[in-house]
Order: sequence, then structure tokens, then C-alpha cells
Amino acid sequence: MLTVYSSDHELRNAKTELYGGQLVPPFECPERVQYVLERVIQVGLGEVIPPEDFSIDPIYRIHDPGFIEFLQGCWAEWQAEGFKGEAIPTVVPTRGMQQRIPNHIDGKLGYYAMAIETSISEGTWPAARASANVALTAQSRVNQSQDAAFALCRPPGHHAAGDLFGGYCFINNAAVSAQAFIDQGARRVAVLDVDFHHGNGTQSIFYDREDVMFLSLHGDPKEAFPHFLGYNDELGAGIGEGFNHNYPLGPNTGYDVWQTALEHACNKIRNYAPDALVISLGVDTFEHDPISFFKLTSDDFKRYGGLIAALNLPTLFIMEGGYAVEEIGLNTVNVLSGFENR
Ligand code: SS9
Ligand code: ZN
Repeated sequence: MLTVYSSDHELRNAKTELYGGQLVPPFECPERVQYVLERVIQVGLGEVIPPEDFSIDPIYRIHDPGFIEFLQGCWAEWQAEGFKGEAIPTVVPTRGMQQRIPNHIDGKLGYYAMAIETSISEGTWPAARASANVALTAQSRVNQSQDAAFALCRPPGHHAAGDLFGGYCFINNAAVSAQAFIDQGARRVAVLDVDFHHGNGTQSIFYDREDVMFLSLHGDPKEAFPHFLGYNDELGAGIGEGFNHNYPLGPNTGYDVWQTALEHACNKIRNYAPDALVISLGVDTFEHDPISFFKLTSDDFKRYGGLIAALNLPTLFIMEGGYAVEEIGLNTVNVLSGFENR
């Protein structure tokens, strides 16, 4: 399988994440993709290529121009205030408040945030942009060859909505790629999100559409981030009704229960008969993940790779989460080699 990788991910090197009331070194760190790349090379998964440069247009197909302008300018505006730390929202427009976009960077940070653990640091925007180019390059290969490719994206994307960042995400790489398939002639695309966390951004982007089906297996939002989306009664809206499927699963969910949910989702995908499949591939479902509560073993990743392969669709894997850094390479590449052994 082809892998697309850019060293520009290193530009996203934040020093802080707000966690448990402390500013800690971010779980979403550069070593993550370094380990995955090493494993890709070690097992000889296939060719590794750099991304092509795409224009901003495919990003604007998904994201609001004001949001993109904010991401681009945030670090400079934050620095111009003379603040010493990294950019973190402090006030957010909640129930009963105005949804107007303020001028001050403190106001814009809150307006565009879906969660506030994620600091914006120098280099965040160019890294996010490179991550989208990685996704789009892999997407174009899948579109041309009708086979499979792996976009080794960092930073991840599935928590980013049209005009929201957070949960370590800025540009929604899976959504941008799904839209690219549509714009290149696909009639239907399915996005299957197997990250531990609900893909709230991807869901909200496609919630009222019938041409992109979204399915997500994740920690029950009653117990897990992002807490405010991902329930099983969220089925889509308008013409999109029936094209959104959530599988919230409780603490300590092991592979048997997880696989049953996956098979259910795969049957929905089969009936939908999409022209392409996008996998939001997070391996934070791993038993030793530091911020998650599922119990998948390294071997389980290989097993479910085979189940995804059985769908027999042109498949684009997009890297999302996974924070057990030592095992992230093994677990991620196990999914991909499980897929290849079809
Ligand atoms: C858990 C905090 C979770 C955000 C996690 C984002 C995961 C992206 N106590 N913080 S895949
Ligand atoms: Zn996650």
C-alpha cells in the first residue's frame, strides 16, 4: 500500500495541552507519526511519497473562509498581544450568548473552538495545511487507481468542523478527502471513523447530506470526549436522514463487542454501495492508550483490517488519533497489513 508522508508535520510542535487542570506536553506529539513511518518502512508496506501542493480550494469546499483566515492569522495576532504562552481560548459563546465574531484574538479563539485543550502554536497552520495535502495526495491516488492508500496525516482532523478547531484538530482531512472524491465524480462516499473518539467534525459537516454517509464507533459521549455529540439517535437531517450512524460503546469495551459494531457498520456501508471509502484511522482504541477506555489488542487491529478489506472498495486511510506512542506504529500498520492480506 502506498503511504503519503510530509516532514512538515514537525511544524506542529505545541508545548502545552490543558489536561486535568495542568498545562502538560501534548499527547498529540510529533513522535507519533515518526513511529508509524518507521513501522511502515520496517514491514515494507510499500512506497512512501511526499505530498503534492494543492491549492486552498479543496479546503474551502469544507471549511468556512473566516475560520481558515483565523487559523492562518492566529499565532501572529496572539503574539501581537504580547502573550507569553501558546494560544488557548478562555471564553466561549455558550447558551444564550451572541454568536458574533469579535475582533480581539481572545474572542476569535473562543468563537472558533469546540474544545479548549488544544493550544495553537507557531507552525500549527503550515502543519495543518501540509496534513491536508497529504490526505489530498493519497485521495487522488485512490481515485486514479481504484485501490487503497494511507495518508499519514498529522495533525489529525476528525474533530474539526466547518468552522471549529479542537480535540487536536484544525482541518478535517477526512471530510476534505471525501468531498474531493465527490468533486471528482463519485456519487456516494462512506466515511467510517474507527478512532476511539466520536468524529463530531465529520458528522456535522455531512449531517444533512445523502451523498456522504458517516459512521463512527467510539467511546460513549456520556463518558468520553467530545461529550456533546455521538449519540446513537443522531441519524442525519433533511435529505441526510438515515445517512449517519453512531455506535457509542461503554468503558472497557473489548474486541468482540467492538467487532460486532464494526460488522453492523460494514453492512450499512454495503447496502449504501459507495464509490469510495474513507477510514478515519485512530488507534486510540488500544488497551494501553493513555486517554481512552477500549481494550483492543495489537492483534485485533490486524483482524479488523481484514474486515474493512472485505468491503472491497477503493479505500483511503487517514491517520487520526492514537496516543500510546510506543505501540502506535505496530497498531496502525497492523490495520493496513490486515487490509492488504485480503
Ligand atoms: C480526556 C481528554 C480528551 C481530547 C482528546 C482528543 C482526541 C483526538 N480526559 N482530550 S483523536
Ligand atoms: Zn481519538
